[in-house]
Amino acid sequence: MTHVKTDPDAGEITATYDAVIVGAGFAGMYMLHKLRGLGFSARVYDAAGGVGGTWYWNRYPGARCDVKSVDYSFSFDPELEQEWEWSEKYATQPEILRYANHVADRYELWPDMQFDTRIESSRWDGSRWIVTTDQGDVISAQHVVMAVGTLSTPKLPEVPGIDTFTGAKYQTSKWPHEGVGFTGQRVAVIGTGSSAIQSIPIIAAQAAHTTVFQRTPNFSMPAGNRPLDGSEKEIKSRYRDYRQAAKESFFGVPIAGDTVSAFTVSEEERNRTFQAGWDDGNLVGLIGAYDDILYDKGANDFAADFIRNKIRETVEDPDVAETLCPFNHPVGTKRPCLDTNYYATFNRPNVDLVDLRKTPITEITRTGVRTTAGDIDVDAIVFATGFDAMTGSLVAVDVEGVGGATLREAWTDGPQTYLGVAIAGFPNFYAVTGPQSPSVLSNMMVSIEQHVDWIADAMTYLRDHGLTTIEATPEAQEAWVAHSNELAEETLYPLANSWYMGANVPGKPRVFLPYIGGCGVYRDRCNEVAANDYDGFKLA
Ligand code: N01
Repeated sequence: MTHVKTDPDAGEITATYDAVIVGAGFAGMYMLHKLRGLGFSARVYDAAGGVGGTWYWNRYPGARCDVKSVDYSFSFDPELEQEWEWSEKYATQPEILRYANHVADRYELWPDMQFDTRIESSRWDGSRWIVTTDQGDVISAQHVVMAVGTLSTPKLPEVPGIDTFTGAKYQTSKWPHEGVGFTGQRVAVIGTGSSAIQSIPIIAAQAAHTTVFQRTPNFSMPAGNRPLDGSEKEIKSRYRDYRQAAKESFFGVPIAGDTVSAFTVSEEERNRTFQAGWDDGNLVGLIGAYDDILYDKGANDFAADFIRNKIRETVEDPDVAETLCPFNHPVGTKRPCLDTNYYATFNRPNVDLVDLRKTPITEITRTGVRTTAGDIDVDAIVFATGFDAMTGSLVAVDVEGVGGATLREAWTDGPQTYLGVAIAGFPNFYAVTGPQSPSVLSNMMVSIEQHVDWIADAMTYLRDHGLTTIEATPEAQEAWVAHSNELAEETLYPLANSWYMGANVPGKPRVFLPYIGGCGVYRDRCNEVAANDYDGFKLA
């Protein structure tokens, strides 16, 4: 650590590292481990009180991953993957958080991580980044790695009066660490995305009465969660091949998607295939069943009808069932959900569904939720209203690149990246699973490891070649953004008002945020760029 005053604006430099890593989730932890192993100095900063990122904050009842535990885990160390035992097909939030802490313990990451510390700004001084924190740190770093997560800037609904409510207010994404008891209470849940769909059945089983406020019904499938048996543990005996298949796959999970059109088979066969996907309880069982489900509205309708019929079979009140049936977006174009008893929860006598398309919320009052149909008084409100996804946490930091240009301004019309990891005008600055990378369309662990490895390789390349900076060229960036947008335009994704499109945040430019080319193809492209001496980058 040095104490040299080099930046008159930020103050005295309190520490100097090769890399500042922002975020102590899985991306930040692996980045730290990787860089230390390569002989780089690095420090992780996180506003949270511990490791885990998403899994530190999202402690709502029912929170668990919806990618299988054996897939949703690190692959970089065969010993780690052999020694860790997952107890369920889809691990719960507490178990995933234990895993994150185990990783921090096992690789002795703690001394190089600083918690309860928010990164406020990062300014390029011409040769290094000057990074400041809300704890008074002023750090000089050659590289900044933004491992800030993709769904980490929570948002509340744009309705007046939230502060006036005198009952208890909770956000799924900032859930109290000590837990919440709803016994005997009247509870409102606003939102019907993944967080709500996981938590509603558990809240409803506990509360005296639960009212669900739904603006857009979602497609959800049963998770089929269960304790892990021998068949899942068997994967460990062939983990290397299994991991390789995941890396080469489209979604980062080694599930063989079909390569034929949904129109080439009979209705009976299609429904058998959909039923098998439904029974298997995985996110891509239906949308990956045929190669045109995400590309052709007619093919998509087959899958959508299949799910709508399941909802109608499950929900006893036909009006409630119809309200729960999504019609305004193709299946898969808003993030699909996996649930445990979600639709059946609406058969409970103590659960009501309010259709906000018919009777919108006008305000939150002192005593509850007011819609155009009247007041619903409650003791507690759960806001499951989502995030400023993919870009929110990147632009939350005041980032100033070459010539004082800010990231916020550079992205006024939507994010611009090269390969989703680098940004023209921001040298030595990396976004792990950033916009225009597969990111949220993939198993995040696979995408995190790939980005971390790629960034570490780039830093090593610079060091080995006596270079100090790597910066995406505007031309390469423009071409990548155009390519990413073109691929998205071929799909049905732009038809939905989803957070994938930035549509859930008023004023956010409407662009498709992740890269839809698939994990394997994307990995090959990144490797090719590196193999060609970082084609599309300016090295100095
Ligand atoms: O958030 P969301 P989430 N009035 O944005 C509604 C991941 N995740 O926290 O659709 C009324 O999906 C909004 O309505 P609409 C996963 O990638 C994974 O649930 O905008 N309602 C929507 O129903 C997921 O996609 C797991 O019309 C309002 C809901 O709030 C992502 O995180 C678990 C409203 C927000 O849903 C985000 O999920 C949980 C308003 N003013 C999350 N504003 C796993 O299982 C918003 N809504 C791994």
